[in-house]
Amino acid sequence: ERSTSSFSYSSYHTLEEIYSWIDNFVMEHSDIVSKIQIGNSFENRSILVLKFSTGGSRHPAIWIDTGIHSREWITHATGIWTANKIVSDYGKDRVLTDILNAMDIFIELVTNPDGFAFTHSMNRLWRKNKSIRPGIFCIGVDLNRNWKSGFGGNGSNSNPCSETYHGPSPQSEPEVAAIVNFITAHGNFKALISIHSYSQMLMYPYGRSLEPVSNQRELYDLAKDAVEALYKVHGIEYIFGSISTTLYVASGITVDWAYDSGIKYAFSFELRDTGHYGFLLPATQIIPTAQETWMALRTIMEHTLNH
Ligand code: ING
Ligand code: ZN
Repeated sequence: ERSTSSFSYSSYHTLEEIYSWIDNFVMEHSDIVSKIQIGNSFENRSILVLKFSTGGSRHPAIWIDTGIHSREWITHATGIWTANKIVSDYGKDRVLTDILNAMDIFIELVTNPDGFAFTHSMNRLWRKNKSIRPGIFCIGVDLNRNWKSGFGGNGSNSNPCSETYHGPSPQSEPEVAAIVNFITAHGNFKALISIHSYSQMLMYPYGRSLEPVSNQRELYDLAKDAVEALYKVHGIEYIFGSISTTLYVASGITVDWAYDSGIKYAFSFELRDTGHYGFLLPATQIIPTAQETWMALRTIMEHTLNH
């Protein structure tokens, strides 16, 4: 395809289709969008980030990642719709315009490109990345257990054959190291939102323990506002709270690392549904899911702007 006008936001796409959409999208909106390659995957695919910026130097920034678990296809699709929503609404929606005039938004659409390619070619339900190591006969590390914060703790697994294998060491995986290096070098991220599916939840740290974070009350109130805004769109109910108390204890996760690195607005979504279709959410639900998620994201970004 040569332009985004023929791209279907209501379908699931391959990695090649998404990467070609990214190139067209950046070309068509070069005034506010650019593409940054932050690294290469284990199998040497490009790791790409979209940057939305109205200029200025070193604006405070918001990070959104989708697809760290490759089988969670609704998350990539929601991310793509969201990217398009940002360029469509800038200059029209007062809240988004204020956000983007003061802050930059970074979106990593395919956070696990090797796993994602594999979900199309071989195994639709592949979760981990595709790293291999000498003497280890199972493939892949769970990229949401490979972060430094609480690495190797409860709710992560040292068995390489486990779906929650944490890997040999913190940030051993290039897909995680690329984000850590990028966010650390930037130095001014205020919010990080890591998007998963499924379960209809909005959660904040910690995953690694039941210990409340220092601004737990603020995050609780903000999550409550965000899920209320989400509910108003299509009547879909989300539960919210800390990861460890809402879902289960999980260590070495993205948002715990973000929080411990000073990013005080760290959230993780579990998008639709609650298990009827699970990871195989029909494409007819992409746009409604993205629309409602947008209102929650916008609520979090607005709060970040004002604090
Ligand atoms: N579940 C997440 C998992 O990695 C999760 C739950 C999300 C844990 C965010 C910690 C942080 O186990 C899915 N569906 O991936
Ligand atoms: Zn996930």
